[in-house]
Amino acid sequence: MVFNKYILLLLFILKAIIPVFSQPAPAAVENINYLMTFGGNALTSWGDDDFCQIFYCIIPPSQTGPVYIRVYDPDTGGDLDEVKGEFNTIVNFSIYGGKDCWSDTTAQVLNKTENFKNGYLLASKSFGIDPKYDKKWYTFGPFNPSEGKNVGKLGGRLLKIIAQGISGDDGNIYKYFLSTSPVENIAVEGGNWFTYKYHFRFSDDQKQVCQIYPFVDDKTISIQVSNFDWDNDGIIRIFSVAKNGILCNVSGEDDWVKREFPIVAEEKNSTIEIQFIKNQTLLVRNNNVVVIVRNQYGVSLPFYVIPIGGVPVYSPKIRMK
Ligand SMILES: [Ca+2]
Ligand SMILES: [Ca+2]
Ligand SMILES: [Ca+2]
Ligand SMILES: [Ca+2]
Repeated sequence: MVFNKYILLLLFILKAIIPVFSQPAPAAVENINYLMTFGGNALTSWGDDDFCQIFYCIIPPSQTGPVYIRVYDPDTGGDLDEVKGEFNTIVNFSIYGGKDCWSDTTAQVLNKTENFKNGYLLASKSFGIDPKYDKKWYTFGPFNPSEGKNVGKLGGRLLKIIAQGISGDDGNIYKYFLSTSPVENIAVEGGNWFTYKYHFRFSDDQKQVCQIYPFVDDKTISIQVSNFDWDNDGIIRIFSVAKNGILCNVSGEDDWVKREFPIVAEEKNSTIEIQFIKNQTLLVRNNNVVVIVRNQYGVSLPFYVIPIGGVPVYSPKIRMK
């Protein structure tokens, strides 16, 4: 099976190369097509537990010119989006900068208070049904990188974008791109995105496998992986330098399920891969899922769309220790 090995090696190299040239969220390496946010009056059984998604983009110091945050299919209507009855959903996108848009405690206060809107509001726009933006990009900006919060340890300045379902009961499907151009997607070299709570739409294609990448810091001794409304759509596995596809518990309808995993010394300051493998026998369509990874203090770990240090590679030597 030399051929298969060669293909795998090639895929691995491609995985390592692609992120450098692309700044969409979700990123190509994740193999997730879209993010999702439901209207404020939706049923959580459709897959969104809180009708709010918060992402941060990282603008590296090398980027001194303006940046744009572009949203694909920001409307809820027409193609891509998930209708219940008729489309009647309004989703607001708002962008924040300034010193308060992120803090070390951001992950802890998420969704518990209104603090998630901290920061200086730079732009905001609400979308309903709008053929003008159906399967098209809407551009926020320009933003001067100096408007972002400077966080050295995260490698640059941060801007925050919140997608919040205001009203209605349909699902808004969309994605982001951090661009240097207002009219096309031109990557900010070295840029990245992260979130503490990932709301996404899983592929309908049973051949697809997708993965997300929480970063484990040096204070973490265990992680708790929680998933919501997975609808028993196949299996979830955990990979790292020390974990070779350990099975995670999976959630059913409108349900949170969690499982704890110990973190060994070699996994500190490294990326973990959570892999989602679709149900091979039963086709689950329009599967919306929410995932959180917490450390032993209950603090949410960031998922970077471009994994820090690259995709983790399991090392049997570490496992054996
Ligand atoms: Ca509706
Ligand atoms: Ca649409
Ligand atoms: Ca949409
Ligand atoms: Ca679901």
